[in-house]
Amino acid sequence: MSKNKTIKVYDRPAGGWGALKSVAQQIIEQGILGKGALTLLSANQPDGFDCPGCAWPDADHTSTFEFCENGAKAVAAESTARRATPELISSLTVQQLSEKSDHWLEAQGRLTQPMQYDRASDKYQAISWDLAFDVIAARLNALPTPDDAIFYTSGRTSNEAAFLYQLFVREFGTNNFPDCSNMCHEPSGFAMREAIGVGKGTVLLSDFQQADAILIFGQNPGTNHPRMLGELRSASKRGAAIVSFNPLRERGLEKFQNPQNAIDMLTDQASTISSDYFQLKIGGDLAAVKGMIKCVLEADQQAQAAGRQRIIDIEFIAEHTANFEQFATEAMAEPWDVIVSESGLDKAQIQRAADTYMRAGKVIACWGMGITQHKHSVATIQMIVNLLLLRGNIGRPGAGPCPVRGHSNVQGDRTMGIVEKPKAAFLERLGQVFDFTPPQKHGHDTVGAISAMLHEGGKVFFGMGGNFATATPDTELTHQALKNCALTVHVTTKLNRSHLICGQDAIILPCLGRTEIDMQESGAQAVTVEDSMSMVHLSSGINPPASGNLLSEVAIVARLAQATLKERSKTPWAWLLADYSRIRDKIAAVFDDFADFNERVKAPGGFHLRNTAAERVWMTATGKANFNTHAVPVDLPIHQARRQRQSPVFNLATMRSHDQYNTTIYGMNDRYRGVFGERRVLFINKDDISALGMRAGDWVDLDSLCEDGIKRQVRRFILVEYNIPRGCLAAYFPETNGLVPLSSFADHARTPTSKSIPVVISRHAEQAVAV
Ligand SMILES: Nc1nc2c(c(=O)[nH]1)N[C@H]1C(S)=C(S)[C@@H](COP(=O)(O)OP(=O)(O)OC[C@H]3O[C@@H](n4cnc5c(=O)[nH]c(N)nc54)[C@H](O)[C@@H]3O)O[C@H]1N2
Ligand SMILES: Nc1nc2c(c(=O)[nH]1)N[C@H]1C(S)=C(S)[C@@H](COP(=O)(O)OP(=O)(O)OC[C@H]3O[C@@H](n4cnc5c(=O)[nH]c(N)nc54)[C@H](O)[C@@H]3O)O[C@H]1N2
Ligand SMILES: [Mo]
Repeated sequence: MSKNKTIKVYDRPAGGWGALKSVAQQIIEQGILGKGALTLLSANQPDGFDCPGCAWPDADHTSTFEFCENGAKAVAAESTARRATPELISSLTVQQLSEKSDHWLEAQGRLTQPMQYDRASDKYQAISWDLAFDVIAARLNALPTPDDAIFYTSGRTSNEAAFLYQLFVREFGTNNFPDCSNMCHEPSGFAMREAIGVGKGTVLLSDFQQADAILIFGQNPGTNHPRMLGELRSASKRGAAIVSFNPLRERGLEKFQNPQNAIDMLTDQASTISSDYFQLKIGGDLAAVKGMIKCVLEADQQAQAAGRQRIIDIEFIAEHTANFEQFATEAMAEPWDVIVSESGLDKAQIQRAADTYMRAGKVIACWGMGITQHKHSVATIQMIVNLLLLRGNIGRPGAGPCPVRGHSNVQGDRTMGIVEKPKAAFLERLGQVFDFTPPQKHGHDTVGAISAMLHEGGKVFFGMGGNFATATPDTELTHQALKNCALTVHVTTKLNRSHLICGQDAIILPCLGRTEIDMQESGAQAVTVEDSMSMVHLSSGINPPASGNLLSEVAIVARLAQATLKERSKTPWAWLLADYSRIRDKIAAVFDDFADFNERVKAPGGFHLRNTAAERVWMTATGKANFNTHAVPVDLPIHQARRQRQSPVFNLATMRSHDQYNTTIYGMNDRYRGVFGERRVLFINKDDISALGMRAGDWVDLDSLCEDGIKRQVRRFILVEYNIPRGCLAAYFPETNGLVPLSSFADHARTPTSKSIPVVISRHAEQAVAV
């Protein structure tokens, strides 16, 4: 290995001085010493902007800045002093730009000018906004049907922009709304809507202060939701049990030093986070939770037989739930050997987890991508909900389900109508308020959109933020799909790979970021966002725009709508754009939950959207909270692949490193996992390394196995010995996205199965050269 690449055990707590140092480095790299510091201090304050880092709520909007490494890096990256000017971009061909790394593309800084791709010179050239809108409008209007246009959204888009965007797209005539959520928490929404009638978590931050136990499934908050560690730390300090379920030993789930707490920092003290840690197999959560449920039911039978107080909440079950008898009978019949072999935990461990659950009066269950990116994600989430229902752990203080969302407004975008399968009642209301007939036909999600672009050419792809070409599965096929388009358009702050995978024609539209002042006719505008706990609040930028020629996302939508729809639309686009509070009034007219929006959002910290399940009002088909029966799956793609092969087949989870934000790579380190200077790493159990006849530090290639028979390979990954169960592997996304088959996704919710990819390992052929 070269000198700047090191792999070592990280034995420090998460957070601490390391976090401060890492942020300082980022500030220096972005050239914003001084300016950046001011920006950072304005995040999450009543008159500041909402942190673009993640969807974790703010402890108290009126408190001083809550330090978070993740948020600080995201803000520093957006307020960078660097500029990707038209001169720079058009000095290179798209071919030359494609040869640069993702990190290089990002490091060129903020885009300043709309650009159009010129196929003859293979270069992007600057164009005016008016011309850009005319070109897009002409292409859209030339499509045989509006359903040939695809409108992607990434979850940073504000409520106001998202609302206008879905309105424009529906007036144009389609429900094709693939969304980053399709790769993220879609199964959470689907599973919970069926089970408890709302697709969102029911808990608030205050519940974390009351819970007796917090279960954390498949989440790495130390890296991805650092502010959550503050909540966990205080819960742990007051004696709440924190139980982690994760195949990998994650430092951020073990120990945390709060960079905001002077005593922690000066005395170099750290708090223990998890009181118990279960390293189950990848995809083993359903089995583990079902095992816990069995233990609870057994304990309840014993208590009943002995005339003691019942373990399950029998009144809650009788009054509020459906299907309990059938569910309990099926759960009791699930054999222990299946539970043990599929979870990778032994019976004593599962009993211990269940005992903690039973001892706790109030329980919160959190989960992240380790749960949602499998074929059986919906079933797993419903099993977690079943566990909560058994002891009435939904709809009372200190208890409930808590899917921890990613992008800072991914939940709000969905609330605003970015949905490919809209409800008829919503469409009817939208049509009444804006005097048009919205399309009824369901549209494409992310996987559906890629297939459609792949198999039928000539479409228009429009991306509102995000990095579709890189975040999606099956990289090669997805790139082909985008190249098949007549036009690809990206609204973006910075250059990324998606802009280089051009359709016949391609346009880049540079927009304001959330940290920047958004000046319209009536003055500076604020936007709103909804966090992971359904709090809606204001966000106003404070920095001058990165360039005088940027438009806000709201302006881009409004002007594109005018250019495309012309007299066809009765919506007063320019009038709405002039003052965003007018957009909020329209939102209130379409969604009852937003009544009096402009007034309510003025309260410090904003307002909470109604959550019926939290009130024990069940908007389900049965009118009750439903217990859902699911057998432990034993015929998943990994089982099938293992049956067909003699050689070892591994289950690969693709996840985030510490120095990345999804497809944005800030740096090459993954501090808490002890990896420095390298991203092409494969975390593997040491006994698996020796069984393969290899050594840590060897370079390998990975092939994924899929019944479609397509060869999918990624090359040159270094073996890193890690505390992970045998047969399981982990590596970073997006380097491994080429292994995720487009045809492999979650039942019902269609999230690509990027946390459970069957793969085989082979020695990398050019090892000598690589090392
Ligand atoms: N710094 C930073 N912050 C971010 C992001 C980022 O990229 N960088 N992304 C944002 C977004 S969009 C999202 S969705 C969130 C994502 O945040 P997380 O949900 O934390 O996402 P991941 O890092 O993909 O994976 C989380 C964990 O799942 C575990 N895991 C893998 N397979 C399994 C399994 O089968 N069972 C269990 N129990 N665990 C498993 C992995 O070991 C890992 O610890 O973070 C948001 N915040
Ligand atoms: N293999 C694998 N694949 C995954 C995942 C995984 O765990 N494993 N995770 C999935 C998940 S959870 C998600 S959410 C998706 C993420 O998918 P996306 O949301 O599509 O991807 P991001 O990398 O978050 O998008 C980053 C880009 O957004 C743009 N951007 C940043 N700020 C703004 C802004 O304010 N406005 C606009 N218009 N653009 C902006 C910049 O161009 C930046 O390059 O990836 C998914 N893909
Ligand atoms: Mo996400």
